[in-house]
Amino acid sequence: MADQRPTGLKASKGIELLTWGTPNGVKASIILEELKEAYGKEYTWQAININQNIQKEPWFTKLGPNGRIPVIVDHDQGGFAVQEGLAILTYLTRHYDPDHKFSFTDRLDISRAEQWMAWQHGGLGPMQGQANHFNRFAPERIPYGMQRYTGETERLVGILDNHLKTNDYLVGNKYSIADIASFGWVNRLRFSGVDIDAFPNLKAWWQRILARPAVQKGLSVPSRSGFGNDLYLQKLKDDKEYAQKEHDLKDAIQKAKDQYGYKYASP
Ligand SMILES: N[C@@H](CCC(=O)N[C@@H](CS)C(=O)NCC(=O)O)C(=O)O
Repeated sequence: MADQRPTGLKASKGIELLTWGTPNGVKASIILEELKEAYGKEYTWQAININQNIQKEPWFTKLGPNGRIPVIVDHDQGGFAVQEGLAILTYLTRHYDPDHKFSFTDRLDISRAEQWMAWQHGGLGPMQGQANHFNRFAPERIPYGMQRYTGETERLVGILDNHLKTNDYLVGNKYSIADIASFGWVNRLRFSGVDIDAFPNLKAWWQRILARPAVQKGLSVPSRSGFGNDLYLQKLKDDKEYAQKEHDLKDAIQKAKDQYGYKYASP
């Protein structure tokens, strides 16, 4: 299924998800799997391979003008389309979480959840995304960019770790869309050059969420990425050549930090 190149919508009722297995993509597939498990709410999905730039095609940008995944279309609301993770998480719970299993009724908790989701959109996602870019995808290795964005990612996850010292979840001690928003990024920390073992409260939160059956299913839409913290570690064990490359990258990030006198500080 993931091999077929989508050229338009395929469903005519319910929610249709257009996505790829990335930290932002899994926000949508995880909440949809949670709603499916909690309420029997079915959905359909199509794989948008972002390496083939399907997300820039006119049929897609008519639905998600930013040309990025994930996007959902609610065929039961006249084909209403929603882009951006925060907007998708709040739209889906507002319409399809009547018992507030993953959302809140208390106005202050609603605000708390919005604050953590806004923090993810403005902070963790963009900074960790740039860390990946400068560490792995930039055509040349630029030490300043590597240490700047890896360091900023560490600063941000330090904030989560500190908040989770006294809370099992980000808001109201209850698993919610606030947690789902950041989970996909935390799930890739090792790949981004950040040692999750140095953040024990965050690591426990990550494991707690990872253990949920709906999260496991959501991570497999459209297919499970090998870059999650668990599979990444496994690959280091199984593939010596990959392990050596990753070791060299870690060294390069450390050298970049040393070159600019980086010291971990959070907040
Ligand atoms: N703020 C957006 C970010 C969406 C985003 O950056 N998606 C990435 C994948 S994680 C994407 O579609 N990249 C492909 C591209 O940039 O063309 C959200 O949270 O949904």
